[in-house]
Amino acid sequence: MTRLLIARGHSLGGPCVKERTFIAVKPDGVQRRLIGQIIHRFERRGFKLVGMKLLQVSKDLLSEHYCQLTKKPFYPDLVDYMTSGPVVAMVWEGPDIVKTSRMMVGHTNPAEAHAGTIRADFSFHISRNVVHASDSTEGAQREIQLWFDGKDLLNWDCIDQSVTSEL
Ligand code: IDP
Ligand code: MG
Repeated sequence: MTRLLIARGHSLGGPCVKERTFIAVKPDGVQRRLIGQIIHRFERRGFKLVGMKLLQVSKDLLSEHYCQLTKKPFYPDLVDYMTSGPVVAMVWEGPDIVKTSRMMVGHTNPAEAHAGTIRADFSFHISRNVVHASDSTEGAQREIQLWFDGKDLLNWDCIDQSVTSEL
């Protein structure tokens, strides 16, 4: 069983929750050799990597992952895109990471994403937006369980943990 809420603390900004979220470098990001730059965004923010794998996604996994989108007109193209090559699937951990990582990733449509977000910096079209991030804590829990065995997620102490947050 994946633990989502790992610890709670309080800061001047209000309560903060240490969470896990699911991040994936999509096939266009892998083909364009952006894996390192995307991982770097999360590392330099101070988040902790707890699981990672490179895989060819099956249509079955994808249809579960995007179960809310199967009726959308773009869904067949989305399946072709997401199964066109390898994906890097990751689980990252940190305070309020679900919300923060969505801000780091940016708007679904890169043309509307703010400069400095991953999608704005590396892409320009909604059909090839380089990266996935879970959109809610419930979604993160569902996606982590879908993509990873609990045993493949590591609980480990990062040496700067007490410097970067009070959790
Ligand atoms: P999100 O990735 O920002 O959470 P969702 O609405 O969950 O956005 O859509 C999932 C993915 O489906 C998007 O990241 C994008 O790859 C694709 N997608 C969404 N809307 C469109 C569209 O209008 N045209 C083509 N692809 C789309
Ligand atoms: Mg989504």
